Amino acid sequence: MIIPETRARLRRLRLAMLGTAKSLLGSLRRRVVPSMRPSGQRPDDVVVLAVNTGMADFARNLVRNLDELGVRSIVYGLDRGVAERIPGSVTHSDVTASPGFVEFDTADFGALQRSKLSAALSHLRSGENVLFLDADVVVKRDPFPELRRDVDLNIQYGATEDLPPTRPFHNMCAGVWYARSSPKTIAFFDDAFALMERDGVDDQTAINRLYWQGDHELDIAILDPQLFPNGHVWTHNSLDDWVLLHANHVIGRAAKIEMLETTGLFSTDSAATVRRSCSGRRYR
Ligand SMILES: [Mn+2]
Repeated sequence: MIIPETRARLRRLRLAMLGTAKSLLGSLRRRVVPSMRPSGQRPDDVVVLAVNTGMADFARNLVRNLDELGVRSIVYGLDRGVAERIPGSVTHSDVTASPGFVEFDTADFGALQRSKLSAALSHLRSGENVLFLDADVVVKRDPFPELRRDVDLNIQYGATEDLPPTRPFHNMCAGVWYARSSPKTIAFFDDAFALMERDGVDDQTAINRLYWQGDHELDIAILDPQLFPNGHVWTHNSLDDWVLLHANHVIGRAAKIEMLETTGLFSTDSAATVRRSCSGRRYR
């Protein structure tokens, strides 16, 4: 006769083995199934992610999305904890940020935004075109064929009005953009960085303010909001044929996870890890 305690232990063991087998199968499948088509990414295009530990789980998921599409990305780890949370992916570690989840509009948020921008700038300066992606993004298909290469900057629509115009708008989102490397774009982002330091504003405020001040003549294309929806556009429309979703306009990790999970592209093992690390703390 098996006593209940032993039975419970056996059950836990069986579940643990099942979990291991599932995750092994998952990683095998990810390695075996190559991307069907080559990506539109060119040799001088880099995808830049800059994350701290608070967003490492999101970034790990995003890197996996990109890998599956054959898109190469570079992850900047902004604190010491990131590298071990995204095994094999963090190629640059620059310890500048605090490790926790950084709430929007806090002092730490400003420092984090500057670190992100300086990572992107270093690539623009070395002649590479930068597709910058926030970590709270999932990618469904190759973004490169949708980017305009005849303008200086492609940038995500950041506002909350439904189905907005696709011309430059007062609210451009600094979380998703593609800049061609040129003296013009380098000068623009250099000035944005200086403005962030001087006035303590975030990258989004700096970019929008600079553009509307008119000191820089930059050709800007707003990414089609139905293809590159922000969190608001996503919530207020039912989109089928989209490329990339940015879970902004929702605050806190749990809300972002909830939004990204609706796409089926935010893997449940990442979600479970993020949830675990949230437990016991309050997030808005
Ligand atoms: Mn974001």
